[in-house]
Amino acid sequence: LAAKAALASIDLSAYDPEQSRLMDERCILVDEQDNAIGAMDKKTCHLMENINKGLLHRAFSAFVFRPSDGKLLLQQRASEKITFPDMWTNTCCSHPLDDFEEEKIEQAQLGVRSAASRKLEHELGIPRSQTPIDNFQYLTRIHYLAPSNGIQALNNLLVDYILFITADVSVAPNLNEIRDYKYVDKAELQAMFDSPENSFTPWFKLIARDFLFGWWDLLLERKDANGLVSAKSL
Ligand code: DMA
Repeated sequence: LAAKAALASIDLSAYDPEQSRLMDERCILVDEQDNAIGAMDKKTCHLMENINKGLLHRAFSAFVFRPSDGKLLLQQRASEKITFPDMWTNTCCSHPLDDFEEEKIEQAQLGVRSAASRKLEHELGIPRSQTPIDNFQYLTRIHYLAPSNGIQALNNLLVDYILFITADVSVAPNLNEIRDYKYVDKAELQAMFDSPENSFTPWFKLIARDFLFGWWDLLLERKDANGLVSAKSL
């Protein structure tokens, strides 16, 4: 009954139909230690009243680096996104789904790696063959609440797996997901942060503040004649 009341409390019919449909995807619910404890549709997972009850779900943040120059691929979220529209963020973020057996595998973070490869294709049109799941380097998991500026009631309480991959990719954006993308080096990213006309997702700001630049330096140090070596060497 509580779940039903929560669902009734927010109406997505005024939003983009494709994005509203994607709210039915089933996320993996986890406890504070990231043990899977069930599944729930994305909309219910993101409702504030459920978040207040401590309803966490599993997510990932993927960062794609270009081997030739070590630049990071950023995306700007589409205006159609129900949460965090129009904001710049890391290459791709989403959730491993309970709907797919392979995305539930916890061993060696196979589930989130597989979800990352799937969503890089869905959002940026990057063929899955260009992001083999073994090539993702898992760095850490972070736990946080990201209040949305889209629908106030839709927020994110997550255990977020941070994944790096060094890969030459071809991008063909899904315009329902992203409105723009660009490659940046560290100075270019800092200039974007310093410019008031850009807005950024809260998780990207947090990861950039606490982790990104240090890891990026490590990655840039590991080069050979072909450019950056695999992020797996971090
Ligand atoms: C959610 O990303 C994941 C994190 C780490 C905040 P998202 O809103 O882009 O996912 P989706 O579009 O799949 O709902």
